[in-house]
Amino acid sequence: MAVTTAVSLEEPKVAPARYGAQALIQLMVAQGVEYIFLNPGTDTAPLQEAIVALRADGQRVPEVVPCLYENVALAGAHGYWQVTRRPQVVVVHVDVGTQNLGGNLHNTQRGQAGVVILAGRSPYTVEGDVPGGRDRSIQWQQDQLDQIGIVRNYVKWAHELGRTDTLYQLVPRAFQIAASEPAGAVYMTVAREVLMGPMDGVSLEPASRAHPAVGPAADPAAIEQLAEWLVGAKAPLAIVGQPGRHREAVAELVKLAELLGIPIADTRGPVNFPSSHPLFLGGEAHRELSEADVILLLDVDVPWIPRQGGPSKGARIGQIDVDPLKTTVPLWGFPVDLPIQADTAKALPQLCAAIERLAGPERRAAFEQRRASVEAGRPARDRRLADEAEQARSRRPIAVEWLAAALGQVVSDDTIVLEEAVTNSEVIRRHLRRDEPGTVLSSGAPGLGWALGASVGVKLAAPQREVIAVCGDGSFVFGSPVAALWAAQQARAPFLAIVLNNSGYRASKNPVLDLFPGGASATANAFPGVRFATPPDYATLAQSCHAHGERVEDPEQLLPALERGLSAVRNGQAAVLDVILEGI
Ligand SMILES: Cc1ncc(C[n+]2csc(CCOP(=O)(O)OP(=O)(O)O)c2C)c(N)n1
Ligand SMILES: [Mg+2]
Repeated sequence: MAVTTAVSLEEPKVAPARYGAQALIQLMVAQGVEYIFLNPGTDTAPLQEAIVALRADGQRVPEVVPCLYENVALAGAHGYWQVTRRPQVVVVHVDVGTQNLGGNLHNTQRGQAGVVILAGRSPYTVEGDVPGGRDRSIQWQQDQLDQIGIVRNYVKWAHELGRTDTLYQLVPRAFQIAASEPAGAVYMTVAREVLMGPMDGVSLEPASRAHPAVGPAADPAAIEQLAEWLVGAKAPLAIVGQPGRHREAVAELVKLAELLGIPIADTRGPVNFPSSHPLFLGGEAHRELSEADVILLLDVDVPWIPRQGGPSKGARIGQIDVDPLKTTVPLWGFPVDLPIQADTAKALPQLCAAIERLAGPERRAAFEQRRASVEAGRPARDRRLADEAEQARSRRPIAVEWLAAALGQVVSDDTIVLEEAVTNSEVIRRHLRRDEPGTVLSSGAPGLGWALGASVGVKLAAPQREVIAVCGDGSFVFGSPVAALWAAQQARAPFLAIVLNNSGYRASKNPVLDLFPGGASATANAFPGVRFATPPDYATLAQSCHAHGERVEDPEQLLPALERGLSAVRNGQAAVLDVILEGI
């Protein structure tokens, strides 16, 4: 696997920074930052000035993506990370801007997204003798006892940049920590006095030495043990979460699966395994889970939900995970007999090699037989899916099965689909074939409002690829569409958003029915807070943000509308299709 290195400060030549904010920008460039997702305030002024001044001096500076809401900024950096695995910078205004990062901060944690967040903080000084000192009443109000405390639970590392002469260590360190696995967000605060502090003679030198830590391969003895279990297994099963975040892991998992004839159950993260591969079970593996004698967990947070069923008591469970203990999750008690901490992309070839060594001709014949028998189930499953889509094709209101199948017809192999479809996620994933690594992405976590902003970041990272966000109507609104569509336009990062409009929060209605079957809500058909009785017109909203917007109600119009949306995107305009489904 390629080891990413920071860009050397020596190339291109940079003039010495004059003040702290210039040094910060130069250090970011040295770390490979191409974009700053910015929502500015009174305390970020020196950064804004530094970008303009450095550019005027002919120096390289990151592009600014203006974000009208901070959760969009953070999602943008998250999406960019998912494509490049290079942390970008999010700049927000003091405590209030930090709070608006909202649920997307949670998503960086659980989705393991490396991003660097920089927040202003109230100036330290009040008398007017230090440049940058307080000059507005809000700077007393925004001064908090513990601004970092707002994010501490969610970030890997946080620090106040209190001096100009340690920036050269702290800024590269921030990037190094964010990008090292398990990747995540880091957070820094900085006051105007530091941003304006003179840099005369202060060094920026060691920036090129802060590389992300190289991830571990697996312990050979542990791999040998796991291989023995798998070689002897009668009904093995692999359950995968996000090994596909490293694209090279996908091909390694295919090799393992084909060697062993082991089916792959997937929990709807990135592409971990090609969905058209006959060993791919998707999320429907309840029977396989209950019958498995050896289970392999690969970078998965929640392998099953105990009250819906689980493995047999005697099943042996091995785990390969960069974070096997999940120490940031208080209650995590899934049984694991052999937890192995490793980078899955490195451990899978080790595991394959050990299995090849251990398995004699008899076992290999058994592997092949098993592979044939698992694969034999695939054509019938494919036929069922095709029937399901065909029957859904003319249903009114539009059925999600048909939407998913239609989407499958318009995407190309390398289109990147961002999926935030909530209760429709399973159907979308079932019908939408994605085989190329990196061609489906999810936030990896339940903080809604990720897909729109993330699409902007994904498009910036992959400008030649088509980018499609598929989200619930609730998720669309959580994604701050005005801010996200406008950022897309400003940054020339157009994407297509498909709104699965079921007039509300089905995910917030279902639990009422589950917990109170036949209860008062069910009887009265009353579900406070979940139905959008008079939903906004998302197509008009899109148009007001310079995007193409269409409302689609006729199933026959779905394909042409998708084509029109994609054509708008090809012409540089973001597009929103408001697809009207059955209301909840
Ligand atoms: C930021 C945030 N707020 C609230 C929730 C709780 N929540 C989970 S699913 C959901 C409804 C999502 O609605 P929609 O996107 O329309 O999908 P649907 O449930 O209709 O499929 C809500 C409000 C959440 N996960 N994240
Ligand atoms: Mg909905």
